[in-house]
Amino acid sequence: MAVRDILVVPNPVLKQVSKPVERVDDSIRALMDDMLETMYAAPGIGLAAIQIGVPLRVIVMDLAGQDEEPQPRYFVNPEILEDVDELQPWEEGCLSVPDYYEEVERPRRVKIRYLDYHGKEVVEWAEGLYGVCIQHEMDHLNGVLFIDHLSRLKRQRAIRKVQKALREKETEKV
Ligand code: K2U
Ligand code: ZN
Repeated sequence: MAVRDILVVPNPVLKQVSKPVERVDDSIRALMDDMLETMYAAPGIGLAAIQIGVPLRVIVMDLAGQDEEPQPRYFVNPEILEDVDELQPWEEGCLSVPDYYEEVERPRRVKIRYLDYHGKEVVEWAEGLYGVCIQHEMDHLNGVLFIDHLSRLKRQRAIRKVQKALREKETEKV
């Protein structure tokens, strides 16, 4: 297992549409193991493969609280089968848009279908933090960031803030 670098805006790779996985084999499981280790190290509660530069439709997640046992979850080729009209606002962040948080509205519940760590098909409803996180991650698989749901002004402000923080980090190293 290895901790991989997480791409940040405005890296154009993050805008790519990721490709479906043909077979959940050992190489895909090794990728998910690396993604999970990278997510825990960030720290975060979700991660899409494109965030470490791999354009495959793979997501990992762990919504367990700090005082709970880890509950890793793996999603290969996830699809949204149904959603509801009711929208819910949620303050979101993103490991690819560090230290920027804004409210985003998404459907309150979504019915999803995916393949698990062993390639077994799962169909279930997701709501609450699970519903928000899976929609946020599935956006990544389509090259969409949560800031793309914001106004142009807020999106530009977010990108400028991340770039300024990266410049300051570079000057500190000198
Ligand atoms: O895609 C990512 O960068 C992972 C996000 C997942 C996430 C986004 C929005 C709402 C919930 C989860 C990161 O984990 S951002 C860090 C974070 C951690 C806890 C709660 C919210 C955001
Ligand atoms: Zn994100």
